[in-house]
Amino acid sequence: MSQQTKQLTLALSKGRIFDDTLPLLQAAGITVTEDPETSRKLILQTTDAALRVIIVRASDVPTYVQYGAADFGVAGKDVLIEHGGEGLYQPVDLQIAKCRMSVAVEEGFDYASAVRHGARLRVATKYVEIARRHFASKGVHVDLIKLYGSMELAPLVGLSDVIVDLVSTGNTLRANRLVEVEKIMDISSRLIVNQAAFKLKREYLQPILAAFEAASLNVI
Ligand code: PRT
Ligand code: MG
Repeated sequence: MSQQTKQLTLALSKGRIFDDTLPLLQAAGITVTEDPETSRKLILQTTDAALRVIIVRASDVPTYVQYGAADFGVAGKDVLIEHGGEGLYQPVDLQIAKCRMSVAVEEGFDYASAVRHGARLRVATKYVEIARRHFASKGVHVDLIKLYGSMELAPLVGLSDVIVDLVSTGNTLRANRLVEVEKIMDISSRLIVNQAAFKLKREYLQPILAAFEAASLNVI
């Protein structure tokens, strides 16, 4: 936990989560006074002297919050499932950074019969926990191949039969002649709070959490 009980640290990732969280902070009367894209700083001050923002990798947000290096943060449901959610409260679905987790294959690949015939399916993904649970629930045997990026390439070069990836507009899949064949789940980002901070810093966190929750209800 941050040493001072009056100081709050919010963990965000650069890009869509930072951008979509700014209006929520605004609703709490808070403005971030530096732009992470141009300043390169990893600790950003805000107009609220008691609140600072730290910029970390999207998949590292739950880890910073779990260990109390940040009191709260914003992370995608995808990231939270892969992390496991240990040590975290997840009080609010903020309804931001929305997309879906899907199975995609190369154009012409017969997914339905591949699944039906009970052969092992080779699945390339960054989201191994989500993929593992999904195919287990369907009774499909899979070989999971963990990747860290550019999953779209895997079926095109024979690394895997299918990929499990996030889809928003579908443009990335189309550009690579891939087809979405099954939606696994809808994804949005949640507010996450360190469990100890939730109790010890309640007085300071509560107004911000309430403003975030009210603002996210307006987004739906
Ligand atoms: O980029 P980095 O490796 O640091 O981490 P990250 O990709 O996890 O972070 P970031 O900032 O890209 O995404 C943060 C969160 O935003 C994710 O955890 C999701 O919950 C959410 N989100 C919403 C998305 C998308 N939409 C999205 N479209 N995350 C990634 N994408 C990617 C997707 O992986 C694919 O490569 O965009 C591509 C598909 O987009 P379309 O529009 O072409 O379909
Ligand atoms: Mg990304």
